Amino acid sequence: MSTHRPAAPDLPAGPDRPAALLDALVGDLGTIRLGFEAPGVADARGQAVSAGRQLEDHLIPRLESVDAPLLVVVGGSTGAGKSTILNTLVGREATRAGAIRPTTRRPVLLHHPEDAPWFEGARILPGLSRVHPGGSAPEAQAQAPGEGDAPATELELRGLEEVPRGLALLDAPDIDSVASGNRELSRQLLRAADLWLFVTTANRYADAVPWEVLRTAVERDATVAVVMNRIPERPGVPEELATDLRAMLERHGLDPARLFLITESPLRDGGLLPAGGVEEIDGWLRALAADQGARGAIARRTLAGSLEELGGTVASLADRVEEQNRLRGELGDTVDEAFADVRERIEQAVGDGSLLRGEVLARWQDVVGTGEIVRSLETFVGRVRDRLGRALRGEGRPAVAAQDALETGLVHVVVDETARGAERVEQAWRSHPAGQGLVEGADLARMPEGYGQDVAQAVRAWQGDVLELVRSEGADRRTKARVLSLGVNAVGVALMIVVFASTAFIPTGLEVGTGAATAVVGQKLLETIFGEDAVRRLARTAREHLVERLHALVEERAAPFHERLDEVPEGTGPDTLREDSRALADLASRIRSEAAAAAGPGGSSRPTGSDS
Ligand SMILES: Nc1nc2c(ncn2[C@@H]2O[C@H](COP(=O)(O)OP(=O)(O)OP(=O)(O)O)[C@@H](O)[C@H]2O)c(=O)[nH]1
Ligand SMILES: [Mg+2]
Repeated sequence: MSTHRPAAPDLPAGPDRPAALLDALVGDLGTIRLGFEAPGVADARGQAVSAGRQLEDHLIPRLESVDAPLLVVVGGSTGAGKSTILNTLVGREATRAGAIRPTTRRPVLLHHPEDAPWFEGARILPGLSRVHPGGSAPEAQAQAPGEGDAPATELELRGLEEVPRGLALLDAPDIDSVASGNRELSRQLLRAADLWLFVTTANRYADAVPWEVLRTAVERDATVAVVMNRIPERPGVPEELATDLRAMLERHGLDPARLFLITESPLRDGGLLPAGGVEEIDGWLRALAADQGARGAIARRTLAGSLEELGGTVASLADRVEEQNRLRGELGDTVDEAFADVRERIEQAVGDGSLLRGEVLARWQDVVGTGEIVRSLETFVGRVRDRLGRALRGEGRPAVAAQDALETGLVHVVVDETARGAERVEQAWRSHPAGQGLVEGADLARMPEGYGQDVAQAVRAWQGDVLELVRSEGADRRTKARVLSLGVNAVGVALMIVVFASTAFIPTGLEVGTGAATAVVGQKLLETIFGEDAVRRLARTAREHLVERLHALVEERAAPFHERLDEVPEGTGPDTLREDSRALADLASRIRSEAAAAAGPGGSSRPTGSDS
């Protein structure tokens, strides 16, 4: 390696750098959060990561210094002879070639010694730590090349006088490797390339994988030169294969900058091909290295194409993010709907008289006296009042027992309905692709400890409200005397009974069953004390208080679901991404017109030479 070290290239700095937009995009992509599962979301996550990587590996550094050496990535099928071709180009074993697949795991970058400053730092491919021949960062030694599935994390740099200044050659791992890490890394490296030198063989060129990878070059309009290696040395065969390969390239929309054919021949010492085999490639690369305009044109074309493609990716990510918001809304709606239903059921149970049964009825009848069904309610009410007067003097125990019975019944309804509501939400989430992951191991429908007691407390608090209502309604002297003669507790229970019967009886007053009769008794009783209008108003107020207190408790059971949703972060919004996408398209077209201007009138962005 040369000892001559030029100063590191000057890079523009600060927020006005042309790449500031791309820096921001790296941030936006990095904070895309696709937390809800849906078909294709896993792919989208991968796209966001590789887009961010492509920006840092290639697009930002290229935009910042369009004249930096051209990065030629040698990629292609496993064992196609990529390393062998590179070694032959530089005339020595600069990168390991071998019979064992895969041979190249750690990428090797060959550059002219004077171009070293462009590659030594983290300007391009910042995720790969730099090592020099023989060296290896300590943390990477555990993962010896040739072992395991994880991609290499290092880039080996070699400064060689044989590499022309102005371009660097990167030996990449195999795109169709048995090692998944290799497959990933080779694609990452090709995404970072200004120019692809794509190597396949006479045997392998029709395989699916190379074409799948080449398609990505077409999508970003990257300049590709194709090498077909190991062509049988028989008359007519190279021409025949070349024709077939050209037709395939054309079918795939790929117009290669060059097509190089290398015939099979015995290797020289050191595993090199006969020098003549790579002469054409060598000549082409040297001409390119010497032609700054042509290099700039290739760099700009790949840059513009990649930015355009990236704009499309970012737009589709915006759609994805929007879909995420929709999924979040859907899951939230499921919760809201289920618990609205819970509230409705509770309200219904509170008002339809269904609580006025069994124990409640028995205790209420203790208050008003069982006895004969009354023909004259007036008489009956009169008798009840007498009785209540006595009951009050007996400390109103039947009234308290009736309140307790109501409390028990109501608590039961609330606990039951909320439990069922929570289970319905859990079920619905479990059968929703995006909800599944949220309920996994979370037990969101679990009844919180002490929930029943909380409900009981709320009901008691409401009973306190009702007694307070009765007290304040009976504030004037005449009413006060009546309330006191009956007992606040007894009058309060009567009002509660009216509340629980309200929708069933008050509007029509016609449904008369056992429960109804007793409720009517309560109502008549209250009417004789407060008057009809006041009773209606009191019942409505009491009912509102109850519903309000119960709703708060129902909401409590919905909270774990909403909290679980809130735990899924939102990340970058779709609008930001759409703006980014537009900015990328603008930038791409600016670079394209720059490239056209640089190429001059009638100029093409094509490198020198032709492939005929
Ligand atoms: N005889 C002969 N052998 C070749 C030729 N090209 C490659 N080979 C051999 O094929 C094997 C694979 O070559 P490599 O250069 O390691 O291939 P590669 O594409 O770099 O392989 P990976 O890095 O594993 O993807 C080696 O043993 C080479 O010596 C050729 O033209 N003739
Ligand atoms: Mg190799």
